[in-house]
Amino acid sequence: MTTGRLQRLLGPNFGKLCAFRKGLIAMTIILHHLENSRSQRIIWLLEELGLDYEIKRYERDPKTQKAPASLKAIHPLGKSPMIEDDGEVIIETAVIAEYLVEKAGGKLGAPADKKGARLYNQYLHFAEGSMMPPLYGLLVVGRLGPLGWPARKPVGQMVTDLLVWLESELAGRDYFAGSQLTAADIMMSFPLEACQVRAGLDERYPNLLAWLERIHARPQYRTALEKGGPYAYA
Ligand SMILES: N[C@@H](CCC(=O)N[C@@H](CS)C(=O)NCC(=O)O)C(=O)O
Repeated sequence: MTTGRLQRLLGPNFGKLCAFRKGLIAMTIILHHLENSRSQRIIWLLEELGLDYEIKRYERDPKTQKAPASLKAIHPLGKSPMIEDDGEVIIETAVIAEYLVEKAGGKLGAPADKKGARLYNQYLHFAEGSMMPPLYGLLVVGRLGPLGWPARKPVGQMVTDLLVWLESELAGRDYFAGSQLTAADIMMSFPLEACQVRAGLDERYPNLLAWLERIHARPQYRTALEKGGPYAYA
């Protein structure tokens, strides 16, 4: 049926239908997801939270591994993840995570106790703020070939120091902010998965490996993997 015919048929109710439809469309979160990236965490979080969402997938340039220019049409930085919701574009994984947790009424948010709440905040930001810089450093050093050799050991040591500390952190609890999974664990998943694949997270770190097994066994994690497409870290 054409729009004009529908408009004639519904008369004054046509406007109400349009507003209702607009509301429905605005309710769906759009995730701009770059394959094989830290954006995978947001799919997992959305699955855990049970929010309504749609994924727009982008492929990396096979040569440079960069995101396609089309991501820049959404936000000038062209980085993933980004979400669109209620007419707004939101960037930065941890900010997106906090936004979604709030939208879901606090599910997977900070634990009620003071220490849990502090740990939650700490790990929500530790993932991008402390883990990713040396991991990215290792990647760059690797790509430099012989030129990067002098930096390999010191940068590698930075990652090892983080892993040793994180291993001790999980000595007395199952998750980063306490006994339950929170969005902070979801944030920590990408850097620790990357460490397992290419930065020495092995049997020397049994608590971290047990944590990885625990999160990978979750049905929501598995569904997110199916929906996200290529992901080389799980
Ligand atoms: N700290 C930002 C980092 C965003 C970021 O660098 N995303 C990567 C995905 S792993 C990206 O889009 N890279 C593609 C490119 O730089 O072209 C966040 O957590 O959202």
